[in-house]
Amino acid sequence: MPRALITGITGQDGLYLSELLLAKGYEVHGVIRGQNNPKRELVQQVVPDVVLHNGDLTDLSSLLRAMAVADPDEVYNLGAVSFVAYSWENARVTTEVTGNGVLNALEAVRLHSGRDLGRIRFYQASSSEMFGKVQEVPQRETTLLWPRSPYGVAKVYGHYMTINYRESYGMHASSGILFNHESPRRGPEFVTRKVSMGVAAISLGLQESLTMGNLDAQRDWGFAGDYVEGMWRMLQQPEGGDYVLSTGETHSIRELLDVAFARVGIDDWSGLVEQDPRFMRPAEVDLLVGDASKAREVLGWEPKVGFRELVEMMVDSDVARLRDGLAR
Ligand code: NDP
Ligand code: GDR
Repeated sequence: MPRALITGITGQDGLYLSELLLAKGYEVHGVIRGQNNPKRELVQQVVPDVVLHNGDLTDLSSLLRAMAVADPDEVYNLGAVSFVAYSWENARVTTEVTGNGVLNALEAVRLHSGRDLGRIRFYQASSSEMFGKVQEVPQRETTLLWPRSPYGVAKVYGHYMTINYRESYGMHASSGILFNHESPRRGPEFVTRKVSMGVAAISLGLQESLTMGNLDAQRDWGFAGDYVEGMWRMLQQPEGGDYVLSTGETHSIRELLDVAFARVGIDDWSGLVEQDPRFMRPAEVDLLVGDASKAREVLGWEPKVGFRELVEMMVDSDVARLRDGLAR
């Protein structure tokens, strides 16, 4: 039975990846931080077979302890401070977790591997935010990086550190440059979920309006369930590598609002959405759209869920959740 260790187990991707690996017959271990993490219960409910280890990406010895017990064949480093807007206010913490945390994860793998440095396969959750002020459209593995936030800068560090460990030690280390991926499990701070929750609440008369930031930014949004499959495929290759995962389509926040409101029968949302500078960023990433040709050709990976289906899935899920709550 292959064994996997996942950091960021309580996050959106951690849950989807756990489900995927368990279905494939893996023994799955997860690193969870904090003495009383409020999401522990959620993990135990969704994926009860996952073995949890206390640990933190800023604490190398805690990662080594988890490695010693799990003795994994594959390590997926999904843990991060992942909210871009927060990263300006907490740049140092973001650097420590999202940046230096990758070094700790790589070191834990290297030290635990002993002499056989190719034994454990490593996945790093890199991001399209590394492209920032984009130097090429669409963006691919070779596009020049130009991050626009402390989060983006920290991810660039983690990306190059992963490549460096591959080149220095011959480790099987891969970097997945993933474009935005969403789901009903997406954190409420991110724009798609903020919109799906807000639209659901407005449609049920529980909320009057939605307060947003920049409506003109464009993103390449896919479904998280499709993207974790791509992560796994990267680690099944004979060698580590860098791969973009994206849909190749881009949509603005306005289009997101169009589809979400239309799903609950509202065609004109202009009076229901306000803009507030509080939600604008010091530097914006205006346009992201990825070219996933390499993943398609080498990994045989393709996203299955399109933009409209994704947004409708999220709105439907939030409407059902709120209705359930009202019925109780
Ligand atoms: P989430 O924000 O949902 O999850 C982040 C996870 O990191 C949580 O489990 C969180 O734990 C954990 N974490 C935070 N700080 C630490 C720490 N100090 N030590 C250990 N774990 C920590 O992110 P996603 O699931 O959406 O994303 C997974 C990864 O992929 C992240 O690295 C993200 O930056 C990256 N990524 C995501 C994309 C997306 O569109 N979703 C696109 C590209 C990259 P806790 O619950 O305790 O806070
Ligand atoms: P992003 O995701 O920054 O792309 O990072 P987010 O959903 O936070 O923002 C997307 C775009 O929407 C605009 N926006 C708003 N965003 C939020 N959160 N709230 C608002 O009210 C709002 N109004 C407009 C933003 O300005 C931005 O342009 C996500 C994270 O998952 C990262 O961890 C990951 O690396 C990248 O995706 C790829």
